Amino acid sequence: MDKTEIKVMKKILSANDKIAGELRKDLADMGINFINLMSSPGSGKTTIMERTARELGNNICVIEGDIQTTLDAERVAKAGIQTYQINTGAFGGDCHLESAWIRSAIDEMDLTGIKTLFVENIGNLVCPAEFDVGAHTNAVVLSVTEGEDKPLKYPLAFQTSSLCIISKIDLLPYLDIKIEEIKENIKMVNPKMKVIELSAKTGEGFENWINFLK
Ligand SMILES: Nc1nc2c(ncn2[C@@H]2O[C@H](COP(=O)(O)OP(=O)(O)O)[C@@H](O)[C@H]2O)c(=O)[nH]1
Ligand SMILES: [Mg+2]
Repeated sequence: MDKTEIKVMKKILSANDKIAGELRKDLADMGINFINLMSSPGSGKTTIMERTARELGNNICVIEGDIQTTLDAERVAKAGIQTYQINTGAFGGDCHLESAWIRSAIDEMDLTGIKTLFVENIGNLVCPAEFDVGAHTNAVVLSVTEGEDKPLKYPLAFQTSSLCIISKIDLLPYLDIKIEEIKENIKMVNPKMKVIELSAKTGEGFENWINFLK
C-alpha cells in the first residue's frame, strides 16, 4: 500500500518537473526572465508586486496564485500591468502552484514585450517549495514580523530559493526582532542565499530589488 502511494507521488512530481524544465527553456528562448515569489500569507508579496509594477511598468506581468478570490490580481492590475489569477479552490484547493497551470496561464496571456514574468505563489511556506514551477529564480519573502526562527523551521523554501527578501523593515523600530539573527539562520540553511532587505511601504531598500531585476 505504502509503495503504491510513493509511486504515485513520484509520477506526479516527475511530470511536474518535466513541464517545469520545458517552461524554463521556452521562456528563456523568448527572452523572458521568470521569478517565483514564495512566502507565508501576509509577508508582503502583493505589495512588493504593486511597487515593482509602478517602478518597472508594463514590460513585466504577474500570475497570482490563491485558493480563492481575485483580490491580489485586482490590486496588481491597478498598478498598471497585465495580471492573471489562478484559483486552486475550483480544483481541490491546492496550497501550491504547478508548472502545468503556469503553462496554461501563459498560453492565455500576451507576452509581447514582456521582460519579466512573476508568479506570486500561494501564501504558504511549505507546499510551494516542493513544486518546481519552471522559474529561473525562486525568491522567498520573509517579513520581519515572522520571527528569527522561520528559516530553520521551514528550510525547504529557503533551500530551493536563491534570493531571500526580508520585508517590512520599516517596522523594525517597533519590534524586538533581531535582523542579524534572521540572516544568520538563512545562511545556516542556505549559505549561498542572496539577501535583500526592503520595505515595499516606504521604499527603503527597494532599489536593491529593482537593481537585482535589471
Ligand atoms: N508596514 C509595512 N506593511 C506592509 C509592507 N508590505 C506589506 N505590508 C502590509 O502587510 C499586509 C499583507 O501584505 P500583502 O502584500 O497582501 O502580503 P501577501 O499576502 O504576501 O501578498 C498588508 O496589510 C500590507 O499593507 C511593508 O513593507 N511595511
Ligand atoms: Mg498576496
